[in-house]
Amino acid sequence: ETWRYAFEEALEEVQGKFAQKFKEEVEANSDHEIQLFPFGTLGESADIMEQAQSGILQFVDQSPGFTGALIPEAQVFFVPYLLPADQEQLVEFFRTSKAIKELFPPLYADQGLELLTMFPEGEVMMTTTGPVESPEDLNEVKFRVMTNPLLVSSYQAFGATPTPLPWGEVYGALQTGIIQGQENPAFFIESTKMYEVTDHITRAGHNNFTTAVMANKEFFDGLPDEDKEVIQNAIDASFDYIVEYQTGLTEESLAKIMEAKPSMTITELTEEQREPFKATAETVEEEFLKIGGAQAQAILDQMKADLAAVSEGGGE
Ligand code: 6CS
Repeated sequence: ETWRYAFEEALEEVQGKFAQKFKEEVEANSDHEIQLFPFGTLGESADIMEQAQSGILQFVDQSPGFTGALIPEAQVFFVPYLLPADQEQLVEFFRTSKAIKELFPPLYADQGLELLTMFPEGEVMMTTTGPVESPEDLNEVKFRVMTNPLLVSSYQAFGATPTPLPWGEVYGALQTGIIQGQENPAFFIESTKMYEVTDHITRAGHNNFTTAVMANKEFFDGLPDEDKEVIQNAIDASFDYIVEYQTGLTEESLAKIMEAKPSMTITELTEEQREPFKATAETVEEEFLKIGGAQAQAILDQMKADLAAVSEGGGE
């Protein structure tokens, strides 16, 4: 049987690397084949999600940045400074989180989806046409965010004018000046040439890009246990692989950007400069509790407990 798997990035970007590893594992351990559909082949993120829900696709990678309308609780990933900056703690959180392993799956199930895994894709950085060192610098800046109400709130709190757009429109919107900024991990800023249409990269350390891989639930539930196990093992192997793959990736990507465009500035905000951005977290958290769905409080509490557990374990 051939299973179709769509994702929001190109084949050689992080989601594509994960998908390629998943395909390799499934095909090595079963008679099934996986057909991969990179970004653009089946539409935008919202389109591939619909296709996965309706069963046209068996697998889909959609980031919580786009899942907010469907599963409001998934917006929790946009409370700024919630996830740890420390890579080991971050990975340990994704490996062990009860929120991810136990609380989120029923919410995805309600939408016809079997949540298979969530994984981090790297520190989120702002790229803008003007320099950013404080929230004042974001004043009047039309800043593209993924189509997620809490991300809108978060950039409002940062002082910007958030503009939610699907990914396919971002390069053109920067080029024509409709927007003056966007945020993404370094590898993506490099591979999609965001540096061509912006001049400044700012590292405020406010988030790490989270993504999620799901199966159509009816399809998954109908599989024999043997196939479910093949899938789970392939997911676990791909998780390990993608964590390893990302070692050093941020710095390599930033170096490539500087090589391609020496005039680009990369600014890592100091602790002091981060303070006003950090100060917004409380407001955004309150907003999450209002708009994050029936399970918002439970999800937030569990996330915090999970994060506390890994920060104690790893030591800060
Ligand atoms: O900003 C976005 O919309 C995209 N960013 C990444 C890193 N992956 C997919 C997503 O569409």
